[in-house]
Amino acid sequence: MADRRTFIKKSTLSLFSTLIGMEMVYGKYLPAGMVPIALYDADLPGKSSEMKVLNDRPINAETPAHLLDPSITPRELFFVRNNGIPPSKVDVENWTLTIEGESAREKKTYTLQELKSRFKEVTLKLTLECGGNGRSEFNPPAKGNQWSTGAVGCAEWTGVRLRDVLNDVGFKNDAVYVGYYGADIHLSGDPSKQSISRGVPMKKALEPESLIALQMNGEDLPELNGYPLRLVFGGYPASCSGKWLNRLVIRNKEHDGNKMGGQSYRVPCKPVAPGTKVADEDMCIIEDMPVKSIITYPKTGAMITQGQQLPIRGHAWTSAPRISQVEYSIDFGKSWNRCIVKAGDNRYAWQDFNASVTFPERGYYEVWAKATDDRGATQPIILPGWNPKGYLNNACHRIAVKVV
Ligand SMILES: Nc1nc2c(c(=O)[nH]1)N[C@H]1C(S)=C(S)[C@@H](COP(=O)(O)O)O[C@H]1N2
Ligand SMILES: [Mo]
Repeated sequence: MADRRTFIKKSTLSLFSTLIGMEMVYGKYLPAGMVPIALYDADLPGKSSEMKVLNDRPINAETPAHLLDPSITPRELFFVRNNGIPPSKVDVENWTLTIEGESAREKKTYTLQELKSRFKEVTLKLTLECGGNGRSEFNPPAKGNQWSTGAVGCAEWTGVRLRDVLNDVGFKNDAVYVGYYGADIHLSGDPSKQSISRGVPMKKALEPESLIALQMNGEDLPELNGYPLRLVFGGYPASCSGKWLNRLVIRNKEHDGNKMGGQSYRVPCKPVAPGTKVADEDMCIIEDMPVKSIITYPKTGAMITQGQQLPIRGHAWTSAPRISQVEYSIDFGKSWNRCIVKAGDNRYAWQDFNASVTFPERGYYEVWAKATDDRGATQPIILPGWNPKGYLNNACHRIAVKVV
């Protein structure tokens, strides 16, 4: 991608026109070094130009709500959250995954071919959501990517169970955590530093849905989503799902890689007032993600004529076994009606919901959706508890509808 940008910056006007597919009428006035904005859009390899790019170094891009409408998020629309620079050349033939650590019985290294041939292949539909999804709504604001609603997606991941591989290596009784390392490069360029190196407690690593994935929606992983190998943990913040995976460490203590400590991916252990400074030792690691939902049809701002029924659709997800109900409101939460909710394909797959909505008269409405899971947890209407880094915003999603 960097190559492409340098290439574009050095391009001539006629090349710009060729890339755009049209004559640049006032092209000769384009200031030197400036790239036509039309060429910026298509700049993420393997991704749709409709993705909303929040940052390009590192690349962070979210999916507009209405493009999350399919039950399975398409590869080119799956959000990207990078902390560093993806590896520029991936040699799949020689890619290996090494497993070691003080609680590993031995050190073992597997090629991709060995992973595929030695362990049972599984395909699961798993929802990944960045812990910071919804951050932009917190007040006082939290630093970091200002995600609105689109740092989430649900894909079909094919790979092998992490627990099968951990059992093959063998681990001691004192094993408590599995940490990951990936081949992406720290923003500083320093090869001794990791952009991020997180992980999960042993109990999560050993769940049957915890995967080392080689494929997304039946094809190789997209390069920005971890090609050729990544972890996938549904129900936990997506930061645990290491991309470009080449090493795992079985630890006898909580993993201490980059972004495990301090305030990263942590929330105050006890609720605090908005704006409170919280000491590191009073911050707790995020594990289970909260119940949440998104309305994917219609697109916010939809207009319908009075008397028409409006079909609405979306998805709901949770770290609990399942979603028990989804409701919608057209009167700012004064009353709620039930949606039809489909069963999930497996635990941690999002569940599709739909309803048919009627509006009493012309005017401006908002449709709100609220999911409840079978642990009894439900979504807050406005905002959940404020926290310094702006994580875990599972407030009800709202869309605007005009009845004319
Ligand atoms: N190696 C590596 N793994 C990583 C990251 C990263 O920057 N490098 N980002 C993490 C974070 S914070 C998130 S939210 C998810 C995003 O996964 P996606 O880009 O495939 O949507 O990957 C996680 N795994
Ligand atoms: Mo994240």
